[in-house]
Amino acid sequence: MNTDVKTEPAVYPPSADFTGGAHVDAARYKEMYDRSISDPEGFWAEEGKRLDWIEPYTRVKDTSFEFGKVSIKWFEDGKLNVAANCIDRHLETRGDQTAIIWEPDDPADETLHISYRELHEKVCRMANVLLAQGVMRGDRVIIYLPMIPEAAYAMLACARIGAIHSVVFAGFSPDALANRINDCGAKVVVTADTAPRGGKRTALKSNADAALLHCSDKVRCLVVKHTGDQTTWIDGRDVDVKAMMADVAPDCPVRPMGAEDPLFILYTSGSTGKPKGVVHTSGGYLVYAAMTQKFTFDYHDGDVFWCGADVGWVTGHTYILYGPLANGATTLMFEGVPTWPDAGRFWQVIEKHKVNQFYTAPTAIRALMGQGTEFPAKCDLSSLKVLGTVGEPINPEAWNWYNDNIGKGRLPIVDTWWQTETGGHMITPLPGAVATKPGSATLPFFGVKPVVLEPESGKIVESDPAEGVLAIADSWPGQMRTVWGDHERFESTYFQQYKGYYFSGDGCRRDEDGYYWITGRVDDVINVSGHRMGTAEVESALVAHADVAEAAVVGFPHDIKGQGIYCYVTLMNGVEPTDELKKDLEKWVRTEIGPIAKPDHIQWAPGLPKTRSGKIMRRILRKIAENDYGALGDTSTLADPSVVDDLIDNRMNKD
Ligand code: 6R9
Repeated sequence: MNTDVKTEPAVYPPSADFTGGAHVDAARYKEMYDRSISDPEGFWAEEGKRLDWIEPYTRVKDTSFEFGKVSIKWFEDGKLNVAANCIDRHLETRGDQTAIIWEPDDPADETLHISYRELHEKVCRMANVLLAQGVMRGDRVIIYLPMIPEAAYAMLACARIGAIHSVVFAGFSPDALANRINDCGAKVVVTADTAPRGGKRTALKSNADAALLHCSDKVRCLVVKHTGDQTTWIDGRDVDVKAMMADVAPDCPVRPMGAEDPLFILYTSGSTGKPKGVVHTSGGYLVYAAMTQKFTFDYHDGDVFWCGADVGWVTGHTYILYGPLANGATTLMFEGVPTWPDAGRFWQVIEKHKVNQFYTAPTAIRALMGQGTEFPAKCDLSSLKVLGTVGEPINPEAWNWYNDNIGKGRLPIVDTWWQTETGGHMITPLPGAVATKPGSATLPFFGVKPVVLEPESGKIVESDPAEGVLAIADSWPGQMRTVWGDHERFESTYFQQYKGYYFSGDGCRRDEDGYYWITGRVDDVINVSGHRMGTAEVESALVAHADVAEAAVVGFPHDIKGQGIYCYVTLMNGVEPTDELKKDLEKWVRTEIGPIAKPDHIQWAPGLPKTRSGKIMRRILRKIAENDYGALGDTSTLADPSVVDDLIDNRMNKD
C-alpha cells in the first residue's frame, strides 16, 4: 500500500483543541518515551503503581531474549489480584457508575447497564459457582460464550480465584473447541444454550456437546441459559449457571496472585500447524492493558469506550475488559454485527450510548463502506472523540471513508499495530501527541523498542527510510511469557530466526520521519520479476477504485516473472462484473502503483474466505490461485466455508 511513496502522504497533526485536554501532548510523549527506553526499570517501577498491589514489587524487570534462555518476568515478587484491580478498588468511588453497557443483538431487546457494584456481585457469584465445581487456583477454564455479560463475569471470576481462562471464540467449530480443551487440560467449559448474532442463532451448547465427546469425561459443562432455546442435558455433567449463581453467596474473597501467575491462555488461529496457546500473566499484562487503553484512546473519566471486537480475541480481552475496567471506565459490549438489522447498526449504537471512543477493524470499515454513506449520515455521531483501527494495515481509501464519514474530518484516528503475543498496543499514535499519516501505525508506545531488520542477514537497518522485518529489541510488560506447555516452541517461533530479538512475523517500512508502516505478514510479500511487493499494496490500489468493495491479492507461480499477481475482487453492491471492468481494473492498478503491479489475473469474488476475526485466509486463496484444490487444509475456522466452494467453482468454470 504505502511501500512505494511517490508523493508525500497526507499528514494530520493533532488539533490544538484536542491536544489541550489530552493526557499526553508531543513534548510529554517524547519525554516519557525517552525515559522508558533509557531507564526502563525506573519508568515501569512508577507505571506499575497504577495498579493496587497486595504485596508491592521490589524487582521490576528480569527479562532475556537470548535464544535457548528466553525468560520474561515483570514485577516478579509483587502480589495482586486482577479482578480486584478491575472491580473492587473502584467500588468506593464509582460503585454506581456503569462498568459495562451491554447492547444486545436485537435492538428491540433490552440494553443492560451493569454498575461496578453489580459487576462485583455477579463476578463473586460466578466465582463461587466455579469453586463449587472444584475449580482451583491454576486450573484451566474454557469460556465458549457469545458476547454476553456472563463472558465478562466468567473471565473475571477466574481471575478472582486464580484460575486461568481460555476464551474460545463462539464461532469456532466443535473440533477447534475440543483441541483447545484438551491442549490446556481444562476442568470446566462455560458455554450458553444458543448465541444470537445478526438475527441468526448458533447452537453453542450442541457444539460443546460434540466437542466434549473428544475430551475427558471429567470435564464439566456450565451452561448459561441465555436465549432459553432447548438443548440436550447430561445430568451430572451439565450445570445451569444462572440457577446456581442465584443460590451461591454474593461475595467471594479475592485470591492474592503472583505477578507472573498466568491470567489467561489465548489460542492464536495460526494458518499452519496446531494453534499456539499464548500465555499472558497477571501483573505486567494488566499494567500494560490499563496504560495503553488510557493513553492510546486518550480515555478520560466518564467517557464511554467501545471496542467492537469479540472477547474471543485478544483485542476483546485487553480493550473490552481488562484495560478499561482497570481504569474504572464504562465499556460497551456488543452482541451483534455491524450489518444487522441494517448497515447502520454501529452508528446507531454510537448515537444511542453516546460513545466517545470507537475501535474497530479495517475489514469492518470496508464492508460498511460498500453500503454507502447514508447510514452514518442518519446518526448523531457528535459524541465521538477518538477513532481507532486494529488488525491489518488500513488502506487509505478506508481510512478516508472513516475520517470523512465517521470522524467528519475532525477526529484523530489511531491505527494500532499489535498482536495476540504483545498483549497491548505496540506501535500507535497517541491522539494528542502524534501527527498521523493514513496507513501508518506511526510511532512506538512507551517502552517499546522496534527495530527494522534485513530479512536475510538479520542486521539492523539504522538509517531512514528503512525496509525489512519488524522485530522488538527488548521486553515490555504486556509480552506473552510462553506457549502453553511448549516453551521451546515459544523460543523457536519468536526468538530463533533473529537472535536477540522478538520477531513479529510482519514486514515493515520506516520513513524519513521514523514512522512505521506495517506491510503485512512477511509471507504475504510476493516477488514479481525480482521486485518485492506487499500484497496489501495492490489490494489498496484495487479498493481505491470506486467499483471495488474489497480485494485480496496473492502470489502465484509465473513462468516469466517468478510470481504473478492474482487478485480476488469483491465489487460494490449493484456493480456488474464484466470483462471490460476487469481491463479497467488492470489499468487502474497499473497507473496507481506502476506497470510492475499490473494484475495477472482478476477473479470476481462475491465473498472472501475469512477467519471469524475477519482476517482473510490467504493460504486458501493462494491454493485456489495455483489451481491446487486438494491441499486447502483446514477450512473449519472460516466464518463461512461455502465461500471457498464458490471461488473454486468460479476458478474452474468461468474465470
Ligand atoms: C491485535 C491483533 C496480529 C497481526 C499482526 C499484523 C496484523 C494488527 C495491525 C496489523 C497492520 C495494524 N495487524 N494490527 N497490521 N496495521 N494496525 O490483531 O492481533 O489477531 O494476533 O494479529 O495482525 O500482521 O502481526 P492478532
